[in-house]
Amino acid sequence: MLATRIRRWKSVALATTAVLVGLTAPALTATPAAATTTAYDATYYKNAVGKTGTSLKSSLHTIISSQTKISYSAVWDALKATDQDPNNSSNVILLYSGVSRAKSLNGGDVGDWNREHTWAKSHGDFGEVTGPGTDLHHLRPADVQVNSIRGNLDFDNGGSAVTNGGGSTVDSDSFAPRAADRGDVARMILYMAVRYEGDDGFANLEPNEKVGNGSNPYMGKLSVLKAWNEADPPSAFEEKRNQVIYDTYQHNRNPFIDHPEWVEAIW
Ligand SMILES: [Ca+2]
Ligand SMILES: [Ca+2]
Ligand SMILES: [Ca+2]
Repeated sequence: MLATRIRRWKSVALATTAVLVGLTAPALTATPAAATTTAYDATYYKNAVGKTGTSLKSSLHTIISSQTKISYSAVWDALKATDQDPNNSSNVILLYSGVSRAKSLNGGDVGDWNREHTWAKSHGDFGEVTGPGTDLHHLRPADVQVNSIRGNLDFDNGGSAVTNGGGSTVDSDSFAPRAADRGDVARMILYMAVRYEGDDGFANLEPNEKVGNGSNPYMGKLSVLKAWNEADPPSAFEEKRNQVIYDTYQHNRNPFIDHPEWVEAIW
């Protein structure tokens, strides 16, 4: 109830600000993600459309929890499909660096790509058993060395350039992907927060405002993730991988790729 009141107040305040700003500066550079409509609104999302806050989060949790789960060994081949380079069907595009690399170079050696848990598996300690540790909506191919540098760090702006990281940056307590992957990361993290609510034998995963979350089931920083969601809207690549996961593997969707404005509607 309190959250609802705050949100309403904030909406009014934002609307007022927009009007005042509009008088002097008609060209706004940053606007919140616009409400979107998708082919799934009348079917898949019908019990969620029109809701906000905890009511929206709860409805989405129910919707996306109906899914097929795959084993960790099956993740290799799945990623070769979900993250295929649109310009080279023999390659995958690596998260964080943006590098296109041969699908056949999956493994653990320098120069290989491996299975990055965007929601670090130590945050909530879900490991690699079937469940959050094998959920394709947050698993991405990544360069072995870049993945190692990311480790289990929380996400935040700042730091120095990651070697061969494509513009990603890192410091002692946080990691930032290259700009083109920031929205993807935000939407993956927030998917995990909605999908895993502690009712299926795994920890209740939630975003917070901290870095250095360690093994706690939290991932920061929420305010930065929200800004990244706005700055890097869903791309055709991201939408296609959501569709492949839905059609072929898990039969559930990441709601924040379909409706990026639902990030602000919940948080
Ligand atoms: Ca930091
Ligand atoms: Ca992107
Ligand atoms: Ca949760």
